[in-house]
Amino acid sequence: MNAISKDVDRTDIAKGSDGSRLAKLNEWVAEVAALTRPDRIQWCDGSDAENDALIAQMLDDGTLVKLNEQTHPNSYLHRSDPDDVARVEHLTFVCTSDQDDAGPNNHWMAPTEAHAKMDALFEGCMAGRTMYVIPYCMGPIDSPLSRCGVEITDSPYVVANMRIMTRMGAPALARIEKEGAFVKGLHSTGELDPDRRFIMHFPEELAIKSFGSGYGGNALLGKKCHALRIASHQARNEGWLAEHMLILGIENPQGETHYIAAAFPSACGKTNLAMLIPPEGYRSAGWKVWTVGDDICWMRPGQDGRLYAINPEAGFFGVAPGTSEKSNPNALACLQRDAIFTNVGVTADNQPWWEGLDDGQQPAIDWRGEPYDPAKRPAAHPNSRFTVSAKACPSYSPEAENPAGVPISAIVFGGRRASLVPLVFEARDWTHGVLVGASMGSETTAAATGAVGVMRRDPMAMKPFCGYNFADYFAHWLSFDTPGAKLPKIFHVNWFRKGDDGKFLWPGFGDNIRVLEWMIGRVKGTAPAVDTPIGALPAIEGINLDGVELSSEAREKLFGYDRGGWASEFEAISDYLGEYGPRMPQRLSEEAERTASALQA
Ligand code: OXD
Ligand code: MN
Repeated sequence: MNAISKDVDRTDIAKGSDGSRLAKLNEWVAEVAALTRPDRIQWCDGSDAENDALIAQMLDDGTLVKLNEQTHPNSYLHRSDPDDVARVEHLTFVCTSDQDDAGPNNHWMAPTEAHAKMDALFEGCMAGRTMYVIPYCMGPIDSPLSRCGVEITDSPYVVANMRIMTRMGAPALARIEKEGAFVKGLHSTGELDPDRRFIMHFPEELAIKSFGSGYGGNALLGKKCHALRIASHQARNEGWLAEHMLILGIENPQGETHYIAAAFPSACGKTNLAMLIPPEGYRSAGWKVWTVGDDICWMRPGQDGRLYAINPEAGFFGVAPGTSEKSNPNALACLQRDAIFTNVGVTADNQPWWEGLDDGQQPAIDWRGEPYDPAKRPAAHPNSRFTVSAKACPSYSPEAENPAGVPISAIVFGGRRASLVPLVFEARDWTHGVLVGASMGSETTAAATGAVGVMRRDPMAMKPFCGYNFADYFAHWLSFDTPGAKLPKIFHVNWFRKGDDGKFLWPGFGDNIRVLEWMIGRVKGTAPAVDTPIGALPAIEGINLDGVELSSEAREKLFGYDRGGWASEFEAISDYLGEYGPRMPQRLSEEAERTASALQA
């Protein structure tokens, strides 16, 4: 196998030990090289030597800036093009043969038209550049739940990030050689021209073409493009789920660990919840939270009828602003070495800095490389990021590497809702839980270009990521409810409820364990609740509030529900679900009607 990183002639590509299992890959690499005309082709093996050489090259040409070696060894800053700082949902397409298969939730283009458009952009685009071939595996290398892909890119920054975010290189190539199957992802930064930027998905061909952006979600193709848009399509055909969810384990003082998967939209605190450190009272009693993943969850039913989940990623691509010793000490601990920062500010002695770091230091240079001037712009871009290996996280669960995955006890949906939505409620059953996920709403954030703070429907936090028609996706979710299935309980949370003074009512962060404890109590049948038309709310005595000071307004808004407000919400929800027309599963529309009439009663 020729998987060792080195300069190779265009025709000297990975042949495979028997010369045949990698034929499909070899042919595709040759085809792409003929189209893009790189000067060199480099097959990436994921080795330290390969990474060191790429880092040296990027330091040399200014793609990376070295950070303070004393305080942050082996860490680097990348400043992106100022017009290339987030996902671009308006330029992201799902290209199915039939437009209805992509659904109203996606931008669509016919596959032939999309290929022609993209191939015209890729034509000769790697002349003068190196083409990197990155075999990668999403999920533990020996897990039957994992899937492989190959990304071809002309960006060494992408290679360095993929090395952290996926199991990349020789072991992945060996698995591809054994299986013969992989997702094809072609990427070029092009000229970073926003007018020549598209992210196209071809789910029926298990292929991705991305041009004109170097930003994470647009360019690290293993993440959103493969592990969500393509994988959700694959998962539907194969009977599993690919979701925008963190996975955590919560260990109680008796030593039992329950695993929870939670879907929140981008930049709504998945990383913070996944790495939660309980308050002192809980810690001393023996509670612990284990991190399995912070962004993506692949789940499938096991032999015992439970859902088993893996985190397909190997690293975290987290939002930097707001990450502090108070909000997420585990994330800060990961970031002390071996990290890549993108678009953060730096202090005078070259340490990474962002708004909300609260470490008593001051920024000297902003994310655009200019002297920091608060009147001009924040030091760090609001969507600035860190890339770091999951293994660096003090709370990383040893079970994250278990090829069988972890059994899920509860699924949580949540949005950023300043009003109406209480702190937590539990769905009546699976069908109601699917409705709770399907009707999720949240205020938009800086993770995608466009206005921030606008409330939109974001079913299961998958609006930007579902690779097919949402109506079919809801039907797929409902299909897991079979005789013998031992499905997780479903909950909804809202950490972002505000009071009349505009301030958050719930302390959040470590105190969120109080809500997780109530959920586990519900799973075990020990925690009390009050039934309402929107679901079961915690009985106030059923949730541990020791040490939390809540005003009477907070208690009422966090643990009560406003029947009139919810009746209007359900009118909006049924209008939204109506947009999916006759493909919408009747079971879901009936569930929505049932809830709406209970609210009117
Ligand atoms: C992410 C996102 O980067 O959701 O995870 O945008
Ligand atoms: Mn995400």
